[in-house]
Amino acid sequence: TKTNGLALVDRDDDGVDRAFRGDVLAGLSQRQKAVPARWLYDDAGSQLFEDITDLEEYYPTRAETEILKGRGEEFAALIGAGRAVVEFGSGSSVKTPLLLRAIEPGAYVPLDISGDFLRESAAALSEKFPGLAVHPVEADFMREVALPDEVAGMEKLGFFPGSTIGNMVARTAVDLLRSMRATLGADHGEAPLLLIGMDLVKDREVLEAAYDDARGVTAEFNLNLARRINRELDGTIPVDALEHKAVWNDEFARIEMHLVATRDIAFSVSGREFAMKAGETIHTENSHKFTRRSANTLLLAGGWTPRERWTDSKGRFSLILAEA
Ligand code: AVJ
Repeated sequence: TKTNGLALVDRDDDGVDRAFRGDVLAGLSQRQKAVPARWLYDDAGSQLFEDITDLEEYYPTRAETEILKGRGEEFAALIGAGRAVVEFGSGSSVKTPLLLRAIEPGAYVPLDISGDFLRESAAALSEKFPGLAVHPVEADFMREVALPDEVAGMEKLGFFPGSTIGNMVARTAVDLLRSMRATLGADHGEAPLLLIGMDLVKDREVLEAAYDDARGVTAEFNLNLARRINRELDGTIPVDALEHKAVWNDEFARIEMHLVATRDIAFSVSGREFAMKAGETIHTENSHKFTRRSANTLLLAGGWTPRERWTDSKGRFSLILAEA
C-alpha cells in the first residue's frame, strides 16, 4: 500500500516511539549488538551531522557540492526543464538549490518521515524560489509513496544525494531503489530519471579519518545514540564506558561505526537487562563505498539503468544519472 500524509510516529501511552524501542530492544538482544543507523538522527544527532559536514576530514559533502556546482549545464541538457523533482529526504539547504537552479523544474516534492524538518526546509526553499510549486509529503519513502495530484501529469526526476543509499545493505538498498521506481511512476509508462550520490572506495586512512575526526564530532554523533536511548527509553547505559570506533570493513566495502565497551558493563533499557563484556560493541552504522561497477550493479538490480556519471576533481565521490 502507498503511504501519504499520515502521522507516522507511533507512540505508546508514555509517549515512547514504539519503533525506536522495538529496534533497540531487538538489536541489543542480538549476539552482535546493533541499532539501525536511522535512530542516530534525533534533533541533537541531526545537528551533529550538520557539524560533521563542515569537518576537514569529512569530504563527501564538499565533493558532491563541487559536482552539483560545476555540472549544472550538463544536468540541464540531460534532464530538461519542467520535471517534478522528487527529493528522497528533506533536502539540504546547499545541494537542493544548486540542482533546482540548474534545471528549472516544474515542481519540487520533498519526501520525509519527519514532518517538522520537512515543513521547515520546504518553507526555506519556497522563499528562495518564489515561483516554484513546492509540495512536501510526510511519508516513509522506503515504501511506494502517493505523490500529490498537482504533479500527476509531470515527468519526474528523483534526487537522492549524500550517499545515503550507502547506509543500507544491498538487499535493503535494492528494495528502496525499486520503491523509488514505483513512487516515480515507472510502472505506468513514465520514464523517470534518478540523480543519486554514491561515495567511492578509497584509501582506508582517508575513509577512517572521515568517520573518526580529530575534534571528536563524529564520536559525539555516535555516543548521542546511547544518550538518546537513556533519555527516551528509560535507559541506564554508562555512556562514559563506551568509546567511538570507525573501521573499514574491506570484505563488505564499508565503514562501520561501533560503540565499544571499555569495561564490563550491565544496564537496563525499558526495564530489560543487558550486559556487555569489555571490548564488545554495539554496531551503529554502515556506510558502504562503491566502485564504478558496484554502483552500476546495485542500480541495475534496483531497476535503474545508469546513463551518466560525474565525479569531483579528486575522484572521491560520484553522482549518477539513471533512467528507469
Ligand atoms: C548521511 C549517511 C551519508 O554515511 O557518510 C557521517 C552519515 N555517519 N559520519 C555517511 C555519517 C558518520 C553519512 N550519511
